[in-house]
Amino acid sequence: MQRTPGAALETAVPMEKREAFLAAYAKIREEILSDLSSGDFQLPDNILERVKFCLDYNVPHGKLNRGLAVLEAYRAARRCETFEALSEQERQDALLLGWCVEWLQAFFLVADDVMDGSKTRRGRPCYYLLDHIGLSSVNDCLLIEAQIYRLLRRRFRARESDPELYLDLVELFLDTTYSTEVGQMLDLESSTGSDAMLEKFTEQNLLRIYRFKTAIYSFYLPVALGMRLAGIRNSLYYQQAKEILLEMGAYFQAQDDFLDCFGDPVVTGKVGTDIEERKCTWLIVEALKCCSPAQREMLRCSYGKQDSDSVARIKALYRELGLPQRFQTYDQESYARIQRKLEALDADFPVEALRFLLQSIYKRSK
Ligand code: DMA
Ligand code: MG
Ligand code: MG
Ligand code: MG
Repeated sequence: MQRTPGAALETAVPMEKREAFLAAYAKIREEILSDLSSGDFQLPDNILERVKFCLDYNVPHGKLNRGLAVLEAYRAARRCETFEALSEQERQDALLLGWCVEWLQAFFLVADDVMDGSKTRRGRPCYYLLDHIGLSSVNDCLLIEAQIYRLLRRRFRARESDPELYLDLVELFLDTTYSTEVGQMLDLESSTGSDAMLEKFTEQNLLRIYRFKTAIYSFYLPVALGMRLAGIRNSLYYQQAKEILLEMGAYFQAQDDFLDCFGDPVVTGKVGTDIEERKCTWLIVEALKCCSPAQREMLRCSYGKQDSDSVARIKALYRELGLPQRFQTYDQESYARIQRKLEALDADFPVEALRFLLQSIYKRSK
């Protein structure tokens, strides 16, 4: 299938679906605010306003693909033609879990922007750069994370129709968070070291970073949540899904790395910092595979430097090495390979959920 860049998202997610999902956000936010205004907390209005600001700034402005993937996975696992055909309770459960994934994403992104020294996110200044926020962003992102477990508890604890659901969901979130934090550690570790150390930028390291920092929370988690909510317990399905979803997640993060350097910040909503921050990325690993000794020396001297001349030299070398074209090939090959794997899945596997995710990332420009 041919697509124009940027068309991926719109094709995969009809606007009504996004809007229906967004409509559930305010209700979930109100649940958190009412929790903080009652019981032990009894917080005054000005503090509730602060919490509301933090959530509104960080949670609902992304592409929402992860949250929507939960709905899609649930619908597919329930073998329902449309999401609307599910009962009110079923839809509300799936919407809540979808938003919990977006809450998790907000938690990671607030922290990630601090660690990466980023300036913009989703077209606006990073949260930690706001005058009245600064270092309190550290606690704010922890609060966002903790709210996930308040929401899960209120909704799923001691559910008679599925008594083990609550613990399974909590463990999915906890395990995923741990893996992602390990991934962020690997990402940060690979970017430290003396100038001479280009040795860390190997394909093996890159794939390990991709798996842990991105693929598990962005791809495996939403599908696993949808499947578990639908009552699927057979671990074989989870293994099969995981194998493909981790591959999609790696493909997605390679795109993210490419867009960090060659994307349009107006479209991506963020200005890249990977070269300055010495990140282990698809581009640097690919460059090292095909550069001459002289070019390698240039990379060694200029990669990871903050000054704009060094960054410009690296970008020029990436172009000279034909990395944009190589990336296009990688994009097409990854899509085709994953597509083949989806086709090979058992007929009774909820494959639409995986297809939805693949369509939403192919040739993406944001
Ligand atoms: C994203 O890595 C990983 C997490 C856990 C947020 P990144 O720093 O490349 O993301 P971005 O390009 O969005 O800052
Ligand atoms: Mg980042
Ligand atoms: Mg990062
Ligand atoms: Mg990035």
